[in-house]
Amino acid sequence: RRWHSAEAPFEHLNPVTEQDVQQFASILPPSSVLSTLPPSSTAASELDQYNNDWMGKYHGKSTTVLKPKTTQQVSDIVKLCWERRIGIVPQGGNTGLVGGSVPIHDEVVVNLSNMNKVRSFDPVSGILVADAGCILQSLTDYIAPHHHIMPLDLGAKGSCHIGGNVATNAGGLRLLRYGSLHGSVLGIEVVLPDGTILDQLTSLRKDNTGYDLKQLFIGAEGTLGIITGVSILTPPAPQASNNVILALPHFDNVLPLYKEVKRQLSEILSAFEFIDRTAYDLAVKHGQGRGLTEEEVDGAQCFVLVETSGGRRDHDEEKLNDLLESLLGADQPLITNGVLSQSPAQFSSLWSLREGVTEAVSKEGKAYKYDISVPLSTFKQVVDVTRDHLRSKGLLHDGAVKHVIGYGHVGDGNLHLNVIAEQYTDEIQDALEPFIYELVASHRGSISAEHGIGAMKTHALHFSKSDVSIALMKQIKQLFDPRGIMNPGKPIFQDLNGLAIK
Ligand code: FAD
Ligand code: 2HG
Ligand code: ZN
Repeated sequence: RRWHSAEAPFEHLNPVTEQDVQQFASILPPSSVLSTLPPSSTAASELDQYNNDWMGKYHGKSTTVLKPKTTQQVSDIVKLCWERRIGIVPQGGNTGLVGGSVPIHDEVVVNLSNMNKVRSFDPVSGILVADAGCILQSLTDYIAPHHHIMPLDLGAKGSCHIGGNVATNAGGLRLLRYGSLHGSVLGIEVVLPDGTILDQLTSLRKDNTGYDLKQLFIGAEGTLGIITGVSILTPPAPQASNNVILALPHFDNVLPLYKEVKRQLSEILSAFEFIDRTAYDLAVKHGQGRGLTEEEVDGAQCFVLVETSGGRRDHDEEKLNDLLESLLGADQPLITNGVLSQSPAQFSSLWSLREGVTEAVSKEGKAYKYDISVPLSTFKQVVDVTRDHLRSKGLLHDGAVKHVIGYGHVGDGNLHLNVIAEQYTDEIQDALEPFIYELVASHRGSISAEHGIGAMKTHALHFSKSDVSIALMKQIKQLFDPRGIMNPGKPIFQDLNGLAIK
């Protein structure tokens, strides 16, 4: 039997009691203990923002949210939870899209937003050491005067934390250029499930001294410990950045276009992002960026946003102009149009058309999000097959599913398949799963390219991971967290036989 997260075994965990709240209050100042239990007196509605996820799809029932300011406070809280066998959900900006950041039942939420200090920045090496609760955008702003940028960028940058980014191994819009966090994170500080502080906050570029333990926590989704500090390599800001949005008559042109763009732009190419027509129309409809004119989008089936980042503006602009000229002047053009940004405002506006799709989708309805890696050539097919499947089930109509869209990071082979419905319903859910997971598995793809497993896909892990891999993951979880308190039920089910509290 494969468990759904909501049915995951929780008998080994205790609920928070009034005595526990008293203990928490002896570790943290009163303003950092939000609880509906005495001696605290927080209104239940004040906990809503911590109990419910960004999409309004996952709902926890925690009575208590703790907001520590220091690593020592995190350690003291965790130690207490370890002794009392209380489940913990580490929480950053709560922008996760797989239900990993909110409780399944009544686990304590440890929210890191009060841990928001930069610890150090070395403008020579570009190494930044920061508390885990620093918001990504604030780190970008902090290092900007030193002409450095964060190696990652994503639509949630105004709310997500660097700790949450590391815990989810977030990908985003710069992965094509700067690679994944497995490469740029140099060190981390973590509070382990028994409260021990693991200090691996080195800022060394090279360190081959046995197992690279930090890698285990990158993408562990808060199941092995709470990340309290991050050391990360930030690249120098490019001297010049440009972007262009290209309108394509057919999806079939995306691959040849990607090949051609790579060939012509080579080292200055920094993003190659895909939006299908419906995703584009939704972004425009919901005010995400300034759309192109009717003529400019006429006949376009999809769009690609290309960004360049290089060392010399005139050189980069010349290359981009040459690219556009050659694409439009070809005998059988791959594009119908291309609009080059002419100002910083237009540069941001073109980006908004792509990074604003998630926001637009949330305004349009309730989204079922499938964040998959499949061969690039199948991106459109996967979206079409899913839409046809929903139609064949009689679910593609007003009142049920409104749109099926595809967008994402072509350069990384990562498609975001979003099914937008009026409401979340069991009928739609059952039509989509395991259908989509089987489809992904048939392409030997990944059921989660960048958002993680969370509470959403725990039961589906086997579509992307072998039994041997899952068994090893369980052993690792068991080694770090034998009491099963850290983000329980996600993203693997622990064998907790004999741990049930009588
Ligand atoms: P949360 O949502 O709070 O938590 C996410 C997971 O990490 C949970 O399992 C939580 O328990 C764990 N966690 C959080 N903080 C810690 C910590 N300090 N220690 C241990 N565990 C922790 N994701 C991408 O990969 N690429 C994108 O391009 C992208 N774009 C997005 C755009 C929008 C508009 C939105 C809403 C989301 C997007 N996401 C994207 C998903 C999400 O923003 C990322 O996964 C982000 O990294 C989560 O950070 P957070 O601080 O909000 O973490
Ligand atoms: C993006 O690339 C994010 O915009 C979010 O990863 C994708 O909302 C989504 O499905
Ligand atoms: Zn993405």
